[in-house]
Amino acid sequence: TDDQSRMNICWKNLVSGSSLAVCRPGFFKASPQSPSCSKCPPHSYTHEEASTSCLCEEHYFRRESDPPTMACTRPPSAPRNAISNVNETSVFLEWIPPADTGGRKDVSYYIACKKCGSPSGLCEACGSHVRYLPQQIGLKNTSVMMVDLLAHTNYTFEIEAVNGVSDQSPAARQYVAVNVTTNQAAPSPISIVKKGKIAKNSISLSWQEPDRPNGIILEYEIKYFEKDQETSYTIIKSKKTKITVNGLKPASTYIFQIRARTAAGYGGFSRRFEFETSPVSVAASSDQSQIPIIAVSVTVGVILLAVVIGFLLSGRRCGYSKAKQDPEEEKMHFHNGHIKLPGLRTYIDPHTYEDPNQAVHEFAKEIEASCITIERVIGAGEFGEVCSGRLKLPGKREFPVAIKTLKVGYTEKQRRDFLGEASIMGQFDHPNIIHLEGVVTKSKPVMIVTEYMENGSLDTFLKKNDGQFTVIQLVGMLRGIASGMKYLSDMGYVHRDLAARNILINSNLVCKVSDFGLSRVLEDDPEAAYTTRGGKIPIRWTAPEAIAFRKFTSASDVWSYGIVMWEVVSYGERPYWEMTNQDVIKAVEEGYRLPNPMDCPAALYQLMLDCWQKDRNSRPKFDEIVSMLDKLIRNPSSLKTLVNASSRVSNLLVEHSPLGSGAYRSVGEWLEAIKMGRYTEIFMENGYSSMDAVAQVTLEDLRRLGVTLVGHQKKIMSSLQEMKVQLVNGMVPL
Ligand code: ACK
Repeated sequence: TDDQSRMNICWKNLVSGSSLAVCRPGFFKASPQSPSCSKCPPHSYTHEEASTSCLCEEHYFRRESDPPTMACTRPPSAPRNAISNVNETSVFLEWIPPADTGGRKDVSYYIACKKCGSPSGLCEACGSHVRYLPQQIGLKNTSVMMVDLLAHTNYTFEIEAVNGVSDQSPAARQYVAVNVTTNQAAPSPISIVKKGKIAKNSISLSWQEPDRPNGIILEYEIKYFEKDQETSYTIIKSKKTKITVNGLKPASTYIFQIRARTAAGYGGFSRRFEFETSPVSVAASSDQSQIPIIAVSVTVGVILLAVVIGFLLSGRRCGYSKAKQDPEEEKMHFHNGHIKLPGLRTYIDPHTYEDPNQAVHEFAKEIEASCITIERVIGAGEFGEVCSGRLKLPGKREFPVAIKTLKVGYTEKQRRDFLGEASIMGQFDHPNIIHLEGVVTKSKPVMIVTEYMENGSLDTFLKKNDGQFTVIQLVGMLRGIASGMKYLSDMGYVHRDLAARNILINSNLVCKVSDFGLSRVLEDDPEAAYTTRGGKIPIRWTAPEAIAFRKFTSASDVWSYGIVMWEVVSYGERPYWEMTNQDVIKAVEEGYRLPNPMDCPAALYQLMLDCWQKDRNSRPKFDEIVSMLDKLIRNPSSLKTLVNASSRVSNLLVEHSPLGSGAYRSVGEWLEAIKMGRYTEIFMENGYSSMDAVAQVTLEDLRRLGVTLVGHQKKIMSSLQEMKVQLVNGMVPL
């Protein structure tokens, strides 16, 4: 044992490099009190004897706070796979951590923002108006949202990974760059409103353009009411940034709010500004002092009458009349909300026009056929081919467009129905609604020209890119659709055929609602089936009350939106799979609902179930859906909780008969039928040898069995779900 302990000491000395007190090169002793020398940590060295620390190799560094026993480290490599999601003037970026963290745990991210595409071709810093959520520097998570960007602007975002030694490295920054173009956004609120001349019956106001007009301001809307009388307010429109409001009561306080409108719609109202009219002069007789009050009441009365008469006569103004106050101003009065809410324009049904040609020309620009170059056919519509091409308008740059054509030999009704879509689309102006460029009606073929959406219809696009997007990207798509639908419902337009096949998606993954029409909307949809009452309805997408008694409302559009959510999260899966329409109607009526798609965040599935409430008044409104999705996007960790799919599958199977009694006699037969026969052996070896056992399979089990391809996981899980649906003739009971 003496020999043994001598050998141990000898071995220790060899390892620590200490010969008594002095460390050899390659070893160090941080303090003289240390009993032994330590080997230089990785990426450091000493060439001297008796070193108290080691030096870092080239390109490696040590922070002052790093202990001398810690390895030298280097800056991280660039973040990877950065993706962007643009929503109006907000951009959401997401990436995955760098492949090389430089040997440190303190990696964080920094976002550099550059505005590019100025005529000089140079990029410039974005400026301080851009806000970063949660922050620009020191980001710990791998995502960030930039808001308050400028509309229609090219930005480059550089995402740089940094760690505790990045500031010591003279090497070039390692970053990944993402180029995006923002969309049109509504103007920001007006912040400054000043009072000018004040008289007993009038107040003059002036204000400044909003800080971020995000486009050309078409007009301002001034809303005012007597303090504490908010239910009776007046709206005046003005193209200038000043106005004199007449017809006010003397010595009374009025509240004013102003907002701007651009092609993207209205911005938010300014805060409330309170101004008081001056008192009646002492000389005025009491009779005289009554005049303005009567005058106001009369004005309101006359205008209300005009509203009603105008509405009855024309049937077009839908709830408001224009009473010219000034060539530049329009005035509208509202009382107790009985007349249409202020602000948004209302959709005008082209049917109300006796001459449909007039409707088209009111809402759509006529384009000369010579401005259009047709390049290729991209699909078939009910009325003729759909092509892609280019549009070159005088004084503008050429840009890509989609062109719907009306086939030769059409009837007058077909032409009217075809152009009906343009009359509807032309009334909308929103970043999530397909934009109409114009129509060709003066030459043949008759055409409808719209913006071009590079990725085509959403259902096909998702099927082609199964499993390729992050949850945030999917939620971004859904947010866009909800925002477009909010706009439509605010306009009083009910879509009736909202489905992923009727959403188009562009190269920035911006989704836009399309396929507008009159009665023909549903004629043209291959999904629409005739009901017993003779209507044609896309059953799987339609709310029960709309199927049963044709109650189509924005609330029934919300139901369809829930189905679109399900389609999106399941990458274009067919709702209710191959169940027949009759079975779908029955199951839904009995309270069954579609089960959660694979890997579906619980918050999204809950929102789907909310959209599928039987009572249409209990469904969320589109503005609530938009806010909810915004919240989820701002707080991505809220999307991490997934629905526990396995518990649901087994619950249903406990309640109902086992799968084995279904179509397949063996696991092998089933897997062969769904072209997954390659997994038969693995299933059998792991105890899934009967259909009853297979019924218990969860996604985690599949992963454990080595089914790692998302497409295969999906195929197997969907098949299980489908069998389950056939068995229970329904889905998830509410
Ligand atoms: O899935 P898709 O490629 O996208 O096939 C259909 C086809 O035309 C028939 O509707 C495509 N399509 C329709 N409108 C547009 C558009 N504005 N931009 C690009 N593709 C479009 C649609």
